[in-house]
Amino acid sequence: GTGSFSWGEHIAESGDRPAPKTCFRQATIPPENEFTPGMKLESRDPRNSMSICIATVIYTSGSRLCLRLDGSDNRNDFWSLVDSEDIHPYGWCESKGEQLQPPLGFAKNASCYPVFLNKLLQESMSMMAPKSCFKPAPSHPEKNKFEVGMKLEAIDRKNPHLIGPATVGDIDGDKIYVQFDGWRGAFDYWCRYDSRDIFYVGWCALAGHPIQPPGTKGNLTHNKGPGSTKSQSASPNLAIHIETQSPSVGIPSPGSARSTGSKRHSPAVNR
Ligand code: MLZ
Repeated sequence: GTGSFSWGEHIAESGDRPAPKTCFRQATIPPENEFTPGMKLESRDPRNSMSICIATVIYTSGSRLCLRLDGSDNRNDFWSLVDSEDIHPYGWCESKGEQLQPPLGFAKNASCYPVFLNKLLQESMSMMAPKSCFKPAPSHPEKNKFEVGMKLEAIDRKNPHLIGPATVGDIDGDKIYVQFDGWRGAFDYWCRYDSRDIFYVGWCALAGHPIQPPGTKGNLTHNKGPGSTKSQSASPNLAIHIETQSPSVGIPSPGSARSTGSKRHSPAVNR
């Protein structure tokens, strides 16, 4: 669930306004997640963007998927949206005249990959995610319409399973500076205005994805004092984090399943 954090109070406190939906490269209504853990698909390798690999859905949360490239280890799992341009149904690669590639960090010698792939395909045809799971990517806003001070929800790139409340701290051409509320800069980053890592206020609630409450380290943009720490150590409200984040974040324990109460989607954590 979304825990105790409420944007209403947060916005009222800070006096800032949410960035309009039209600023974002996101669907107006978060796309339905019809994937289930164990399904397989074709995905771009995030560490080697020229490669398309076979990936397995590890778990789902809101409109997001946690993916693992087959033949890779479990230390490079990554997240994707169900309407990402980087994921495709099995067969897409071949239809483009391309070949499936071993993931970066393929456990065995690359020369073993064709045999590995053949076996994988033989065993997993029934697990291939149906085409209907893949949603069309949203269109790009025509330009950067963000303004400093606007509120948004953003993926924490250091902890990419987390999405938290943030504020546009700066603008530079096509880029915006994402500042996480209450974390004194430790997780902030620049991204393009049409990044898929940023969402309008209310997206998590609509998508059935947990939202991390703001940190307690200072008051967002208004507190960039000289002592701003880069520390990521456990914060005083760690207990709140654990309590308010669904188990989709944290460590997935095999066999544990829990519904998040999302009405539109199957349980956010299907594992
Ligand atoms: N365990 C970390 C999570 C911080 C996440 C911040 N997201 C903007 C901590 O408590 O420091």
